[in-house]
Amino acid sequence: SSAGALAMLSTLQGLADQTQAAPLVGIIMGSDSDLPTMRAAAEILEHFKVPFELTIVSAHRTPKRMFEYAQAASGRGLQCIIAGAGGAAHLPGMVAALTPLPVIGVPVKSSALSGNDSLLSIVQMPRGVPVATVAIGNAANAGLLAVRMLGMADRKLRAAMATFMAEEEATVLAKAAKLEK
Ligand code: RP5
Repeated sequence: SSAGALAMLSTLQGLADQTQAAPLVGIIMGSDSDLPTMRAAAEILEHFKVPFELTIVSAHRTPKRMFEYAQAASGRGLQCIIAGAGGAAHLPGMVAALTPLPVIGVPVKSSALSGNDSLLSIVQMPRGVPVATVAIGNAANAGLLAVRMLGMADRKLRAAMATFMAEEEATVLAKAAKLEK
């Protein structure tokens, strides 16, 4: 429900505010209906203690807001934008056209075409305006990619990513050991 989504939005904004530092990553999405998908990106940034902000910006329903958000992002200190949208998913590409920051696009799974429409709308950018596109619905990978980008200039964050990877590896190896005969 929309009320449920808005409650989730304020919970996630609470998470975003907890860090109190100026946000380095902006998570935006076309609709509150994208939240159940996009929250995974917020959870990853929370895990790595990367300060972020999260809001709704729609390329089609709030074009002026999209323009202002994208144009101000770099000056406000954001270093990367994660943008999720579904269907005719123009938000990531339009934002990438308006900011020099790296934009990571998350194709949200749509009901009519299972997110294939979102994927192609986001990934098929013209030369000159790149959007780093993750798999359909995989907002966690968008968060992880943002952490890796910030890790280029942050040794501690890079070490935290290496730890995360080692933990993932240990989890899989433990499952394998349980499964094997
Ligand atoms: C897109 O249209 C949004 O990103 C969302 O994925 C999709 C449907 O939006 P709602 O009609 O649920 O608001 O703009």
